[in-house]
Amino acid sequence: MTEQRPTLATDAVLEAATRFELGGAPTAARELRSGHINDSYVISGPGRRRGLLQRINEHVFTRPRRLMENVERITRHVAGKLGPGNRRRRLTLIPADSGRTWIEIRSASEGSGRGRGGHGADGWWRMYELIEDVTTRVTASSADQVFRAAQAFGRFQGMLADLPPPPLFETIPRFHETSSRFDALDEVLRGEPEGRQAATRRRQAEPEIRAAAAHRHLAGRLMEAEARGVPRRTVHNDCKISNVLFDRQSGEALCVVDLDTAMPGLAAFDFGDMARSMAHGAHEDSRDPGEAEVDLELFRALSRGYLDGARFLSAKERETLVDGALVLTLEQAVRFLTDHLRGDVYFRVERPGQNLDRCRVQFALLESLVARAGDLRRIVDAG
Ligand code: GN1
Ligand code: MG
Repeated sequence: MTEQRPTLATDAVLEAATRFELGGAPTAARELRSGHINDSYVISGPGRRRGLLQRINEHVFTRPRRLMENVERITRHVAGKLGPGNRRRRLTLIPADSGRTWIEIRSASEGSGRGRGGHGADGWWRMYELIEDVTTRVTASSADQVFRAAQAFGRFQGMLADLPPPPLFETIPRFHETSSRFDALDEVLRGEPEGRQAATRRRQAEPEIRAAAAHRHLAGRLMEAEARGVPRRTVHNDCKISNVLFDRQSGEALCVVDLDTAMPGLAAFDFGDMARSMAHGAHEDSRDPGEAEVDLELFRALSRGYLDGARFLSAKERETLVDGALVLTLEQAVRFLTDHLRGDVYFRVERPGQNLDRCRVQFALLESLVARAGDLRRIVDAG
């Protein structure tokens, strides 16, 4: 998994797209490159119907069948809550010719077919109805927008609060177990860098390696809260602002997307990811970490929006939210750092050094969150 994903040939994408019931042969495919993990394409069908076709990254999601069971359960449950209309407020899977909501393509010639190399259509695919007339954001542009996004994630958790058992499958085990993310970093650092490039990467990252060590004491905070009885519930687990669809006209936060890591977790995971992505104005990919500083007005909007959407939250859970902001930001910094040191094998990059830049943004934000932690706690307490 060291190679970067090549752009898949259009005919391979269309070959996969044809297998879904879009009402006739697909006519065009356009790649969306915003996600770090899966491959995503907008597929035009006959008439005005369009689908979002995705190839699941099997290096990251090693049990795609179980993942799709989760997605089916979530989309069905949310549809039950919202009713038959409201199709722009929820994700809808488009059935495939297999009678399922996914297909698996394995061509004989591409034996290993792990869904990342080659130009063939090998891999696991699924398609959602495309929600039209929406915009997405990679950075927060106003307090109002942050309020709406946070409220939407809070409501999402609320809709899943009575998901019938069993709990969702853990699509990535220990996903937000921050201490395991440190273990992974330790493992890379224990080895000698292999080759000149790896040595350069390590040298470039020395300040960030020190920053990780300096903040390590935070890593266990949420696990400690869990040990004290803070409950697990179904959470989204990737609550960044870019996973919210806003109505193009009204700006309303219509729908939260990216259900692949929705699974049992702490409310603080989601609140933390929101603080990480919405409580400041910096782009995750910014080359200027100085831009990443918590903005108390945005944080207040986030806290109010989330608490308004997540009315089921207990006092105990509420007490963990600010720790969530610190821990999730630290965790993401460590994940980007580890991937930089490993040679960018996990998060999609467009240029060398990008994961290190991303790590720097997270550490800069973390410093400011730590410095303002007292203010943040007062804001969450005020509701
Ligand atoms: C990844 O694929 P994408 O962009 O939705 C990652 C998240 C990170 C996020 C950082 C499965 O999400 O955990 O927080 O990048 N997803 C996975 O932007 O690792
Ligand atoms: Mg995601």
